Amino acid sequence: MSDIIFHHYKPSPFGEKIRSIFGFKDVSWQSVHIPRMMPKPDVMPLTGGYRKTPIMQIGAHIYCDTQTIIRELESRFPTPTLFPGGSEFLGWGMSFWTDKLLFGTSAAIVFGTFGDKMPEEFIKDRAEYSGGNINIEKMKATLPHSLRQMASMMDWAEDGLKDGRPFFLGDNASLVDFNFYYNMWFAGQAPAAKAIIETLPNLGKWMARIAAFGHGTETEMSSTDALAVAKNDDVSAYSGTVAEGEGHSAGNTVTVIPNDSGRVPVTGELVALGKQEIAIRHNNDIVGDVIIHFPRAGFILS
Ligand SMILES: N[C@@H](CCC(=O)N[C@@H](CS)C(=O)NCC(=O)O)C(=O)O
Repeated sequence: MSDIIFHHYKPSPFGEKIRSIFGFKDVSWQSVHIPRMMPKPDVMPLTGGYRKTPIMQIGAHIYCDTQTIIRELESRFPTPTLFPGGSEFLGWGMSFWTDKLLFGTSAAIVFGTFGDKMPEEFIKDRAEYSGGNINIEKMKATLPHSLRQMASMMDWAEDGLKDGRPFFLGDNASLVDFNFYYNMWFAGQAPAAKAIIETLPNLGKWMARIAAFGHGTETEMSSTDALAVAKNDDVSAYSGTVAEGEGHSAGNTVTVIPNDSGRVPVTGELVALGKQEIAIRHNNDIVGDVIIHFPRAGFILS
């Protein structure tokens, strides 16, 4: 049985980002389907309150945010690399465009197209989640503008593939491809966005190439089994390195919160702090101790 437990739901765009990376790296993983809105009673004991999708679990270690998940996957499955030719800066840096601005446009297209058919409680959940930024009437009214914005950005991609290269950086796929792909996968569910993709032959062929990586080997796991895995893994002695000079020490009680949406604070004891990672030990009656890993960029530690 694979150690990798992935908590997601099938329509999750950030879930698709990781699933396609599982395919690229040929990873075997346990698949736990979680609710797409709150409440998430079998997720909260693992994340201490962090509510975004997806999360990855390895024993009692919980990886929040695709940034942390990708870093862990790259370290465990270095071949094939997501960073060919030393493209780390480009891959990570670009993800702040694809995951925020571009994803905002993808979401505006999906909500503007399908908003009327979405259940009211889902809209309410996402309005709370986004701090009030989901307004279906507005997204419907601005749909032509959102599509125009997307078309322009898709054209950058079309242009970037015009010399016949299979992937954006050349012969090998990289994080740059997976960052852009899940947005096309998500926005492309709207017929008007799909119609734009169909006018862009290089982009269409590139999408098929990424889709052909598949999702690795997925085995279903129940959420209660995932909780049991965390409970049975003793991480009471786990300690990482806490960088000096920031006024934080190992063992301090700290709070971690995303700086954009889903702003639920998670509290625990600091166990690791570095340029790219915050890790805390969190304890609750259901699973005991868990070590929750967050990225540094995009998160506030206090
Ligand atoms: N920065 C996060 C963004 C994740 C994200 O926005 N996920 C969306 C769904 S794909 C979400 O959490 N929606 C609310 C929910 O699932 O409860 C990451 O990279 O993992």
